[in-house]
Amino acid sequence: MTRTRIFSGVKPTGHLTLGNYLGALRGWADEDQHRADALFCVVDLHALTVEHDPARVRRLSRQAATLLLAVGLDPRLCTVFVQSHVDEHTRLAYLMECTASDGEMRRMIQYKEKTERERARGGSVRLSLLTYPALMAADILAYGTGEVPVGEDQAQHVELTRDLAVRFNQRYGQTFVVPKATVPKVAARVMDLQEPTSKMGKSHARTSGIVYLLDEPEVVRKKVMRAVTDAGSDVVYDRAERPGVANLLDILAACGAGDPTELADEYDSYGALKKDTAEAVVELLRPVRERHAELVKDPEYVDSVLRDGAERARAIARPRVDAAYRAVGLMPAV
Ligand code: AQP
Repeated sequence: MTRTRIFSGVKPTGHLTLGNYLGALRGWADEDQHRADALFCVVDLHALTVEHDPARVRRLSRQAATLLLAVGLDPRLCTVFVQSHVDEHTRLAYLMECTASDGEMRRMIQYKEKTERERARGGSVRLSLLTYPALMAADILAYGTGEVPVGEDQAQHVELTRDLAVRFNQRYGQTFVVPKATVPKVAARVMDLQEPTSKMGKSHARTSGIVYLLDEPEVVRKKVMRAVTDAGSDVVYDRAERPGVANLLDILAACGAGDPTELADEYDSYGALKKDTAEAVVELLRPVRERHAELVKDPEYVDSVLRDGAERARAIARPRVDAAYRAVGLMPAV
């Protein structure tokens, strides 16, 4: 029996956060790489969709790749690589742009949100911000992916990928597996500690509400202890009415301490909840920071993992992308 193929990625637009870890990376390392034929990728081309500093993207790409290994991805079990090292992604992205419609791209929530953010900063909106879901569809479909483990914010893009796969198959013949998103049960959407109605996002300008994976324990404690809570003082789990407290309960639950609603009954003050959440996060991130510190001392090892990973990824993607080129009517090179 063939194993399920899994693909997912992380964008080097900032330092990776607790949201990235709980919503995606932890599941990749603890479960996905063990149960499936999995590929995990630093999707660096996606980092070029907004204004960027080349040196920073290069630095963050290396850091993200190192963190993928630090959270426990094991190159003997899965494939870890950098998107721009495998040309098949951009080759297929163009066919996806020729399959998608302008209207469906403009409906993407991230496009709308990030367009507003770019305009508010006085910057111009890059065309690639509109078309990047086509590249993301290519990332996924090139590998015959069955499952895409992501946080809740990416579920809409995976839905679009499904639509494009179905449309392509109907028009040109069976070429792609139709993938589905898998979202973690707890902490699928970790919220910003200072703005608990917004997602904790790594590229947000205000950093006090964001826990980064490489934050020192004292910094983590400070950020969690200063988290915005809600009016009132009793601890109840209500995401709509008490988003700040619900976010802390979600984080504590995701750190392994149970169910957020049941946890709420154990606390009668915000202070105690914050203290326990801070300690739980510090302990959760401790091994990741320690392993990262070891790995940065061995850049050749990280390079060799990425080199092997890209080679493996290329070998998987190329035949399917070639088949897609033939299916749409492009003349094969002789
Ligand atoms: N706050 C979050 N809660 C749960 N999951 C999250 N993810 C991101 N933020 C949260 C998941 O992490 C994976 C990698 O995310 P990404 O690098 O593709 O970027 P993103 O989804 O756009 O998240 P960011 O961190 O907010 O980046 P920016 O600010 O650059 O847009 C994905 O599976 C994502 O769902």
